Amino acid sequence: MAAVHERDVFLGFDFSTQQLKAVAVDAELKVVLEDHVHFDSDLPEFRTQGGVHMHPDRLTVTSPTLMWVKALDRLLDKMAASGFDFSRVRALSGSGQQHGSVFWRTGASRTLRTLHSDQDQDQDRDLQQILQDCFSVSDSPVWMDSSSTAQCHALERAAGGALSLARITGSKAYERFTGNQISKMLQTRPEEFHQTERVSLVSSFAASLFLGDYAPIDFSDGSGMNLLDLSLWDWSDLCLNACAPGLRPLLAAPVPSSTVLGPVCLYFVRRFGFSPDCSVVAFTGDNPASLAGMRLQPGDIAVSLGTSDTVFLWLQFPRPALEGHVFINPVDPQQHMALLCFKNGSLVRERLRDAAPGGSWDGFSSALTQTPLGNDGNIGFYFDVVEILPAAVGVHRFDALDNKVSSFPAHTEVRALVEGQFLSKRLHAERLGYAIIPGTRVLATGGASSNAQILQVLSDVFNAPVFTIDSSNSACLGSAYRALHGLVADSGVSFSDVVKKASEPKLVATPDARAKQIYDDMLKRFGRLEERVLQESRPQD
Ligand code: XUL
Repeated sequence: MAAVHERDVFLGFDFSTQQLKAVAVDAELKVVLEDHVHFDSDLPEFRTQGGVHMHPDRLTVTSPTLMWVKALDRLLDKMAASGFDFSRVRALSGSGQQHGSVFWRTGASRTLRTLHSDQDQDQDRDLQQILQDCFSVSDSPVWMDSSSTAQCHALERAAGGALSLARITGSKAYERFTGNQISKMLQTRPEEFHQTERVSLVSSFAASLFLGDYAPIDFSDGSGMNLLDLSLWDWSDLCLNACAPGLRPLLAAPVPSSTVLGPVCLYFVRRFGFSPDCSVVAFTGDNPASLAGMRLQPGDIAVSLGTSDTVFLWLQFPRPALEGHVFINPVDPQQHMALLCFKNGSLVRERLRDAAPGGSWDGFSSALTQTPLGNDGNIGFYFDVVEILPAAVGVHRFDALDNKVSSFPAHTEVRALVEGQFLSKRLHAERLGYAIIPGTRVLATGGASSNAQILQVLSDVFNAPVFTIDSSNSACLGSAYRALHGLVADSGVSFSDVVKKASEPKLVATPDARAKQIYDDMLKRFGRLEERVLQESRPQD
């Protein structure tokens, strides 16, 4: 592979739920372009809300497949109009919302391959016109869909239980996971299903557009289907047969996420001025791409403190469990990553801020500084809405002797919330195989990551330094970095070497010397109390 030149540019796309974004970085990894197309407002003809159609059953959620195609037309036109020089793009990659599926109609591969034609006939036609008859299902199920419960039960039964399925595929059965969606398609719309020659994820579908051919699914996004055997890096026959017998040829073999799939097809060369040598690197899911964009390293944990809180883990020795998701790592297929989602994030922190002395973030922060590490043994669980991890609801407070109490003093309440939220993240991360190792960093992002006192508690609970990063564009940026890495991955260059030049995260907190002992002990109690809370939340017979 030839060296990277000064004028080279690397392009990353992200097909998220609400918009299509692009980021270009130069050889120094500086961002030279950001652009986007917003589905609801820029493509109103598709009548989406938040990029999706919610069906009357309120369980089925889809997006028009052609909307994504048209969004790509529109975005590339916008970039061209802004003077972006496509000829400098040495490689491109991208990401898509995870789990969503695209059903290509029999014969569509022939149409896709016309994008390689050197005849002029298609140059005046946009992608949407060329591909309009290519999909056997026009409304793609997306990750917000939760209509495949029956198929989930059937898959878990076939695998010998939820835990056995998790041990094969990294997750127990989830409605939004693609295998269950494919199974539902086969059962409820057999005619469309039988007209399908290929099933893509949103990521591999998008890569197919640039490639002018079906792009394979990558290991990392493929891990979000309940179909991939993570230990084999291949589809599990047991899961394939349980979801849809004969599915294997419709998926084709999955590939490492850094695979160069081929050059961009001639259509893009002629219409936008791409170089015919521009490489298309396998696309992946938005969460794996974010891990790349945040440049996680072995042992790191990224905590996104938003409306809901999300935790990304770099895992060396995964232990798939009944909670959370384990995926093959997008930057090193020998490694893994995990994803944990917690619904009760910022809204609860804001509710307690309003109740804190002074009703402000200052009051909230000073409550944290005025209370001791470990909160004198007081522990709280604050689930305003039914939590995912654990599946419990309500506010539960315990004193130092594990007695349930109905209230805490105002300052204690604030610390109980923040410590409890972080202890929970550590507990569930460790259950999936996460271990704090020398050099572990906690990378904090999202709204609450601007509060120094909250981050101090985070650092203490994890007994690791906390750094802040801006992750607002991490999936897109991660895709641009992965495009560059794809060019050198085969020669053994690691992803972390490739992204060395990107700006360093900022150190904002280091753990107190007493933290390890206090929180190692507290974590054990927290696990036991969480079990009690879970029991109490279970509906009584
Ligand atoms: C992850 C998930 C979402 C989507 C959002 O399992 O369903 O994060 O990837 O785009």
